[in-house]
Amino acid sequence: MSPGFQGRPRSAEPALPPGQYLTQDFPVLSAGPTPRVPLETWEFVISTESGAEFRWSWDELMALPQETATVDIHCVTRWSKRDTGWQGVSLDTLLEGVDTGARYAQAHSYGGYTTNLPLDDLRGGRAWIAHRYDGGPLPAEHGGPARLLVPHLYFWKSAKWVRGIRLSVQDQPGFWETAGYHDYGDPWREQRYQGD
Ligand SMILES: Nc1nc2c(c(=O)[nH]1)N[C@H]1C(S)=C(S)[C@@H](COP(=O)(O)O)O[C@H]1N2
Ligand SMILES: [Mo]
Repeated sequence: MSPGFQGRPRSAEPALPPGQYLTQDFPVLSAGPTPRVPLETWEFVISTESGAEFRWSWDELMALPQETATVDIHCVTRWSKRDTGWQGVSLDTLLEGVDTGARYAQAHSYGGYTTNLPLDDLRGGRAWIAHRYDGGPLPAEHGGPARLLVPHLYFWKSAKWVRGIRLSVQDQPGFWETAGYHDYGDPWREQRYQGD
């Protein structure tokens, strides 16, 4: 820091994205009823722009390398939660054998929810199919058996009860994006709504 710099006082607490406040509890935000998906029939599918499909059963997902992630999450309704602890499979692992030239991804969920993001944002150790939270199985109301976890974007991008990801050449807005929320949703640039 340069001498004479008049910044904010140094504090132990790192900054939050603009317009967010901290919460200690874990609010549940669901646009519809909580689907109950038995593990015996649960599956996760990545489909590509050429129609190829890559499927994992629950047991197959569990057999993949598992990662832990401790991350801050930011909901567009302005709550943020620090240091949430997850376990799951990195999208890097799932995308390894997937041959695609697509630039866009649309996550879709049991129950019908959808959300879109650039495929690049699922890469680079920044996105997981998470199935454990805080040391236990992911509770159904928070997206169990498994949810997408993309903490660097507003939390509506982290589709609960995720069932698959469609890769496509063209961007396809999802549930909230179609309703006026931002296409990308970077909390640090406060991209809440279209036009932000
Ligand atoms: N399938 C599905 N996923 C979803 C939602 C939803 O309504 N349905 N809500 C989103 C929103 S707006 C937020 S803030 C988070 C909330 O996750 P939580 O209920 O675990 O806090 O899930 C996101 N993923
Ligand atoms: Mo949200």
